[in-house]
Amino acid sequence: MMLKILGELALLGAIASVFVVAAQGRAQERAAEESSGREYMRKLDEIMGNAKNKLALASWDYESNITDFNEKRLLQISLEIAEEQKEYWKETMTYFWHEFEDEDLKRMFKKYSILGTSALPEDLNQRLIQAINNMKSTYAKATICDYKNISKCDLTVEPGVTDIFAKSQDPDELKQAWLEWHKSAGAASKSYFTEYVQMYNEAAKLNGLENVAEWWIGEYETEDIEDQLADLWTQVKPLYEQIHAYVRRHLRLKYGDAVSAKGPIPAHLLGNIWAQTWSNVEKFTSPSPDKPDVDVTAALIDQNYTPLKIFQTADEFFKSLNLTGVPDLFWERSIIEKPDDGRDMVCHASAWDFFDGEDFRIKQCTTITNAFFKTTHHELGHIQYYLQYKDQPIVYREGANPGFHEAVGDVIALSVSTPKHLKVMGLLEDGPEDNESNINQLYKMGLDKIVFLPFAYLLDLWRYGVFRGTTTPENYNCHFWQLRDAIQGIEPPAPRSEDDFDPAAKYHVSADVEYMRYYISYIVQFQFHRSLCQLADEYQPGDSTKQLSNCDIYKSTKAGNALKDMLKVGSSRPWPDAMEALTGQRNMDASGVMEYFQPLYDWLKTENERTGEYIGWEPSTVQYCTPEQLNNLKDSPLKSQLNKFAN
Ligand code: X8Z
Ligand code: ZN
Repeated sequence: MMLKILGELALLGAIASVFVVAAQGRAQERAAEESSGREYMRKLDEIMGNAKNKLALASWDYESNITDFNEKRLLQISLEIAEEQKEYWKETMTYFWHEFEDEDLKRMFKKYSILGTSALPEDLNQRLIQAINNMKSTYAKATICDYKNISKCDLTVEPGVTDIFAKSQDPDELKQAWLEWHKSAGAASKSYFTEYVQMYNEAAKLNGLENVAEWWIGEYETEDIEDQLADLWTQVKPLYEQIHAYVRRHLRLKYGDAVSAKGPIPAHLLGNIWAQTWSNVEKFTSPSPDKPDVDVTAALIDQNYTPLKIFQTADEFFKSLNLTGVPDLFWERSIIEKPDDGRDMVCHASAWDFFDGEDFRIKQCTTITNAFFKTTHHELGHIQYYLQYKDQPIVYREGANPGFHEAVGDVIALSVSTPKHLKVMGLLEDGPEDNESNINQLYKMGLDKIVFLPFAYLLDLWRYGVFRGTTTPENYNCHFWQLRDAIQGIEPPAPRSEDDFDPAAKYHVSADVEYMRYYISYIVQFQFHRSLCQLADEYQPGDSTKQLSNCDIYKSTKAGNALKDMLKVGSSRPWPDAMEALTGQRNMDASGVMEYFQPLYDWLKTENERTGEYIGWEPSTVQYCTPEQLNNLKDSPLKSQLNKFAN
C-alpha cells in the first residue's frame, strides 16, 4: 500500500514537473515573443514616423495653397500611406500583445491596433478623403459680398466675415452676412458631408466599433465620459444662464424687439458668426461702462505690433516659465500672415508637428487684434506640447487627451489676459483695481470662456447623433437648431430648412475636426490654471490681492516646470495620471471655472434680479423644423436628450 502511495506520489511529481517545465517553456516563449514585439514596435514606430512626416508635408502644401495639383498629390500620398499602414497592421496583429507583461509596450500595441480610416478598401478611402477635401476647400473658398458694395464679393471668413461681426452694429448688415456665409460655406457642403459620414462610419465598423461617435469618445479612455460631460454642463449652466439673460437684456436695449425678452438670442447679434464667443458685444454691454476700457486691440495697433511681434511676445512668455522657445526652423517655415498673392488656403489657425523632432510650424492669417493675440498663445501652446514630447515614441506624440492639447496655450493666455500682465506689457494703462474693474474684467472673460461651453458641447452632441444614425440627412439642420435652441439659447436670424446645412459653416465640421476637445479644454484649463497659480504663489483663496482671475504666472519657473512635466509624457499614460501630477485631481471638474467666475456669478444674479430678467429661455418661435419633422422628433432619442437640458 505504502509503495503504491509512493508510486502515485512519484507519478504526480513527474506530472507536476512536466507542467513546470512546460510552464517555464511557455514563459520563455512569451518573454521571447515580448522581446521580439519590443523590437518590432521600435521599427514600426520609426516607419510610422516617416509616414506621418510625409503625410504632414503633403497636407501642409495643400492647405497652404489649395490647387488641383496639391490636392491630387495629397490624395495619392494619403492612399499610399493607408496601404502601408494596412500591411503593417496585419503584422502588428500577429503579436499576442494582450499577454505582454510590459504595460508600456502593451499600450503602444493597443494604440497601433486601431488602424483607423486606413482600414477602408482603397476605393472607399478615396471617397472619404475626397469628401473631406471637398468640404475643406468649399469652406476655404467660400465668400460673401460686401453689404455696402455688392459688386465686391470676395470676403472670406478671415478676415472679412470675422471683421464684420467684430465691428458692425447694423442688424441688417449682420443678418445678410450671416445668411450669405451659411449659404456659401454651409449649404454647399451637405452632399459631401453625407458621403463623409457614410464612409467614416464604414471605417469605424472595420475597426470593430459601432460608429464614429464611439471612436471619438474612445479617445478619452473614460468609460462614462458622456455622463461626465453632461454633469459638467449641469454645473456651469446656471452661470451661463445669468450671462445669457444679462446680454439679452442689453441687446434688447440696443436692437429693440428683434430680441425677445424671454426667448433665445438671435445668432447674428453676438459679435461672432457662430455666436461661439461674445467678446465683441462687450463694448456696449459692459457692467461698468465708465471704468477705463481694456481695449487690447487698440493698444496693439497703437504700439505697432506686427504678426511677428505678437508671436515673439508670446514665445517670450513660454520661455519665462523655463519652457522651450520655438526653434529657428519654426520661424523659417511658419506662415503667420495671409499671403497677398490671391491663392486659396485654409486660413483657420493651426499648429503642425511634422514628426521629425525638428520641424514644427504654425499656419495662421494673423491680423492685429486681441483675438489673434490670444489665438497666437493658443497655437504656441500646441507647439510647446510638440516640443516637450518630441522624444517620446511617435505613437505617444499626442496630448494626454485631445482636450489637454487645446488647453496648454489657453492656460498661458489666462495669465497674459490679466490686467496685471497687460500692465507689465504696457498694453493697459495703470488704473484702479477696484471691484467694478474686476467685474468688468471677469465679464469680458465670461463672454469668451463660459459662453463657449454650450456651443462646443452641442456641436459634437449633434455629430454624435449623426454618426449614430439618430440624426439622418433629412433632419440634419432641424436637429442642429433644436440643440442650439435648447442648450445655447440661440436662434437663427431667419427660418431655416433642410436646404440649409448650417453646421458645415463651422470650420471643424467641414474639416473633420472633433470638437468636444474644446469643451473639455475650457473646463480643464481652469483646473490647470488654479494649480499653476498656487505653485507660482499667485493665488490665495480669500485674499483679494491674489485672486484667481488676476493671477499671472509670468516668470514662475516652478509653475513652468510642473506644466512641462505634464506635457513631456504626451499620451504615454492615461490622462488622469497626467492631470493628477499637476493638479492632484484625477477628474475633470468644473470647480476651477466656478471658482474663477464666482464674483461675476454673484454680481450677475443681483443685477438680473434687480432688472427682473427672465432666467433661461422659452423655445424659439423661428421655424427651423417642419411640422412633420417635429412630429417625428417625438419618438427620437434626441427628444429625451433635449428634455434633459430643458429649463
Ligand atoms: O480651432 C481653434 C484653434 C485651432 S486648434 C484656433 N479653436 C476653436 C475654434 O476656433 O472654434 C480655438 C478655440 C475654439
Ligand atoms: Zn487648438
